[in-house]
Amino acid sequence: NKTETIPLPVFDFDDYMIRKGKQVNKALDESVPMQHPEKIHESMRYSLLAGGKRVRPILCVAACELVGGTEDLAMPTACAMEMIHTMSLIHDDLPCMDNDDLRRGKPTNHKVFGEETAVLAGDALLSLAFEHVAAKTMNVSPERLVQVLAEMGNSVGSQGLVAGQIVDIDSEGKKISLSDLEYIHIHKTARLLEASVVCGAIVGGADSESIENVRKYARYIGLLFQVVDDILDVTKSSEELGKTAGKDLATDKATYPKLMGIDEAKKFAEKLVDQANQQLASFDPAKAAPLYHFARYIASRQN
Ligand code: GRG
Repeated sequence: NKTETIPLPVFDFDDYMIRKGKQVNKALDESVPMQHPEKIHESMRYSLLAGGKRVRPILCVAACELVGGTEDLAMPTACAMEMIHTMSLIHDDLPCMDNDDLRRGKPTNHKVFGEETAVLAGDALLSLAFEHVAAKTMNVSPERLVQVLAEMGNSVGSQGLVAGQIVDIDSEGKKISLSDLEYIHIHKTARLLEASVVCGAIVGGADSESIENVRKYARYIGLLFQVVDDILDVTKSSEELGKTAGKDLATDKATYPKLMGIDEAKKFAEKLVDQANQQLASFDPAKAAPLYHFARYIASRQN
């Protein structure tokens, strides 16, 4: 089995995720205090603290610790990544985009607070992400902070999330190629995961070679994340078959299983885990353990 070519160091990954997740949740709670005007802060907190796996902030902290930094150095940047992610979910759920009623098992932001407030809550979270990094990061050089802010900006804007979203919207109902599908996923999903890891490494004091290694690692797990999402769509749909027609089969959306078949998609996912973990070869294996396990975790996630 090709996936066992890289032995994983002994490491309790579930415990790691729980511990880091708690620290991230505490820091997120403190990052948006309830204050005047209450409605906007309530709306921001509603989505930011609504649960979620905290994959991006935990990856950011893990990358910082990988290169010898501490959790404290990375926490403001880690929170900023979750703020950006939450903003993108709030806006993605709006009636003018995906028009979704539920997110993370709860009514979407606009369903609770109205569309005007949901748009503004997204704007405020995006703006706060940059302010939070600039104002709250301690013991990191101004040069490194500027690098982080540039990476963050690029990951959200017209070369990042926004690029993926607009190409996705434009391809609706059309037949798209595998390379178009990859473009969408690299920008909508992988780019923010990449920025999370890269920014964590920058604040942690990484040299440019290490930054590029973790960037490549993140690109592979970003694509992996989406391939797994598509596979889950099919497996979930077939479990529900009988009740409703398979969700994925019922839409025009291009997915990896549709374009290459479910077995090939699963093989592709395994290959991406290997390729991701190969990028970590130059790091101390004990320090790289969380990131090794992260790739596995993303490949085997069930939701
Ligand atoms: C308004 C500047 C601006 C940008 C928004 C709407 C948009 C542009 C982009 C959409 C981005 C989007 C919704 C990408 C999908 C991301 C994705 C894979 C979400 C699921 O992430 P998980 O599984 O979710 O980490 P949890 O809930 O666990 O955090």
